[in-house]
Amino acid sequence: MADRSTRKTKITSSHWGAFEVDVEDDRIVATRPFGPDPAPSRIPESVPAAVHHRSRVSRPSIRRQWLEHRDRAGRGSDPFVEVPWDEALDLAAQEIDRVRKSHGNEAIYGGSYGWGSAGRFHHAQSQLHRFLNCAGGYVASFGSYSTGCAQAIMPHVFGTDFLALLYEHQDGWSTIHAHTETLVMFGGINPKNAQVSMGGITEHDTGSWLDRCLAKGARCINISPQRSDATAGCEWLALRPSSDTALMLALAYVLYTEDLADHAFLDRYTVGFEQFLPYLLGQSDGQPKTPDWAGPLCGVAPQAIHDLARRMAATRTLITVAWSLQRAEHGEQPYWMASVLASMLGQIGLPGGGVGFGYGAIGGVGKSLIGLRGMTLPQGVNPVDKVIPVARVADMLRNPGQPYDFNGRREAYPDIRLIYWAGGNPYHHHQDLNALHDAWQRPETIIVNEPFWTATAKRADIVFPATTPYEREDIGRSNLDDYLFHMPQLIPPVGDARDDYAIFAGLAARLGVEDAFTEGRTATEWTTTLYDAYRDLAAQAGIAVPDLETLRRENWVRLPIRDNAPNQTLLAPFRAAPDTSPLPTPSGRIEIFSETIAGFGYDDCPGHPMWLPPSEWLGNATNAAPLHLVSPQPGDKLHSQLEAALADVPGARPVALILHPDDAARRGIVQGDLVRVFNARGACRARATISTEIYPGVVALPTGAWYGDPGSNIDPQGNPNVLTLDVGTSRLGQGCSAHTALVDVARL
Ligand SMILES: Nc1nc2c(c(=O)[nH]1)N[C@H]1C(S)=C(S)[C@@H](COP(=O)(O)OP(=O)(O)OC[C@H]3O[C@@H](n4cnc5c(=O)[nH]c(N)nc54)[C@H](O)[C@@H]3O)O[C@H]1N2
Ligand SMILES: Nc1nc2c(c(=O)[nH]1)N[C@H]1C(S)=C(S)[C@@H](COP(=O)(O)OP(=O)(O)OC[C@H]3O[C@@H](n4cnc5c(=O)[nH]c(N)nc54)[C@H](O)[C@@H]3O)O[C@H]1N2
Ligand SMILES: [Mo]
Repeated sequence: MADRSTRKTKITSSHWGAFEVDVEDDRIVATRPFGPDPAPSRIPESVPAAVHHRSRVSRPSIRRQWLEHRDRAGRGSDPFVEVPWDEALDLAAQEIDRVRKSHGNEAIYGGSYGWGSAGRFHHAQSQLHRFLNCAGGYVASFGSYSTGCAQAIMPHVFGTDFLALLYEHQDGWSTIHAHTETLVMFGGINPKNAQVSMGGITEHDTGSWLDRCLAKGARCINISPQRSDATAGCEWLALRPSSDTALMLALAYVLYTEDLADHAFLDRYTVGFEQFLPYLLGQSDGQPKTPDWAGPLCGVAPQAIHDLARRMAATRTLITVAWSLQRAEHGEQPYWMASVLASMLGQIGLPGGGVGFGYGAIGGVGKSLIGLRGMTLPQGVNPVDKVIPVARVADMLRNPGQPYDFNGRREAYPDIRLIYWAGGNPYHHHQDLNALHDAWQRPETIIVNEPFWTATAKRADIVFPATTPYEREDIGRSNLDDYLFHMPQLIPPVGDARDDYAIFAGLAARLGVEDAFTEGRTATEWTTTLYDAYRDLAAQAGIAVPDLETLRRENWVRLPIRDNAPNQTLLAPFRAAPDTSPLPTPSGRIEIFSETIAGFGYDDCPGHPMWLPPSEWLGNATNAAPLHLVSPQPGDKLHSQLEAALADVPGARPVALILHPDDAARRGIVQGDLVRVFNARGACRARATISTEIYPGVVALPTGAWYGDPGSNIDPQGNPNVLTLDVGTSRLGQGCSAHTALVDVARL
């Protein structure tokens, strides 16, 4: 018999970078780094095992109790029945139709938050939103788990949309490298997280930029509960989680009382310092915000605060704030206070000075590129205007019709009867998962498109098997990257999986809106249409992009959009001409005091930044829950993706929990012990990793493990979200409070 084996190698792109893929006999067998990437991520190494994993959903599946009795009970524990595609699509379409006819489209939740992997066309969330818009609309969500709180507070402070500020206006790394003498990094800047960037990152360079800043003599100070939140050459100022605002206030106090504050800047470019000052000095509340006051709250020596404040005033200083700080109760405060502190230093608008956000969160932050947008699937118009803050999903399910506050508005939660999720894993990303599991029993029907039997898929009524990016053709491109990829279809769909597009086209046909959804195009025709429009847009900007046939052949190109003389500085135009280029705030200036926010009357987010401790932190730790849990991003993957493969590695699960030797010794825990991490909300297993590089009293458990089956009183793999607190950051931001959690740890 002839040898029919074929071997081919192609390059594809992903949220964690480009990589080479070897395919043999319709199987992905290996991956290798992409040549031009100076610091490739190792995340792709898990791709071959994950794509062909036994936990793939192979056929459309209906939960038996739902199929037979439309029964809600048993989500998560019931068996599934595999049915042919046509039958599953019929059932789902009939159910969507029933719900919209009997309860209106306001009863359908389609927020569907998540980082599903795709190129430009197959982006699952966009596909779902377009489909639901064609079918009469859905309740949507605002913001992200990443930056939801910042997206609400920062427009009040700088006027600008936070994401635009972040991605389009902040100082680039080249500016920082050229000008910054002191880099003060709240929450660090971690190349581990910068492995990832939404839509793709080809040249990973965050780590090398930090190293180059250090080599040039910049002092880089990592203010964080973990030393590993920044690279080796950085100094570490360890502090208790959620105490940053107190530290920033004490720095501000030193600047003011030692006459180091830039009053000319405050007068010309800000409003409200005079309302803030009585609070800083303690005239309004009897407590001056001195280093002696902040020191014990933060667990930092008061002298270190004095020294840092003087250093910041004497040098070109950039304050950077990790996104993690606003992923906690009162997360608005450190973001606002960092902006006030930078205003007092008077360096906002100077290159390499002022304030910046998330340089370690996303690899694309700080790259200096000429903006070139486009290639987004048009989502149409949503006839339903209900939008909830994304992290309030469980609250919404629990409290139909109940009022909630959000950024100055009071609204009522909709009464959700049907949830459709595609491209996200709420049983990875949401807080207090045991409570979500209960709230999740309320809707009548839950439909999920997923490649894998995740905890979310297992808790659905109808599961459609979705392809992964390796099973379909797409275009890889990110606004924050200067490469463009053809993402070839590398293998046929695994099992009976279909593209999200095909699934929604099938549902649209059954609901009578096929033409509106597909516009008569196949997936390939859509890709071509979006690509050609992008190419036209690029041509108008004077940038040559090859035609699709050429890109298919070449696999990738580097676009000539690198800014070769980068000098981008946040708020430089405002600094140069505050009267003719005012900020889009009510005052036209940086708002240290906000009349708008004060007018909301929120005690959890008053008119100027304040020290508002969260409901759980080391300052109010109890015997029952004496340790502060932080739950950072996993280094070996993106959230819960590729977990199928990683969980198979011997010894890899449960996930490693980092704890300090003192905390371990007190509990008789030694390196490698299996432990139980617990509080009143839940418990999970973890594997103890003992390290002096974490603040005593703090434990760190990365996110990403798949949440276990119901009925077990301990989550087996180590998902921190069984422990985290599900409250909004405040009535203003309503972001997620993932970093607010006290726990205890015991040997198992
Ligand atoms: N405790 C704690 N919790 C957190 C955080 C934290 O710091 N601490 N961080 C939060 C943050 S910032 C985020 S962004 C969230 C992330 O949470 P998510 O974005 O929900 O996590 P992912 O695991 O990326 O989920 C993506 C899902 O989409 C599926 N998928 C992949 N490709 C496709 C596709 O083509 N089609 C379909 N239909 N599905 C696909 C994957 O299998 C996966 O299940 O987690 C949040 N949760
Ligand atoms: N490899 C990998 N990279 C990723 C992701 C991934 O899943 N995997 N996810 C991506 C996504 S969606 C996002 S949103 C970003 C998130 O980016 P970030 O929000 O910057 O990252 P985190 O890992 O959540 O937190 C960073 C560190 O903040 C510290 N920290 C926690 N609480 C506090 C505090 O109160 N004060 C101070 N000073 N420090 C604190 C913790 O020690 C933690 O390690 O990462 C992205 N990058
Ligand atoms: Mo995120």
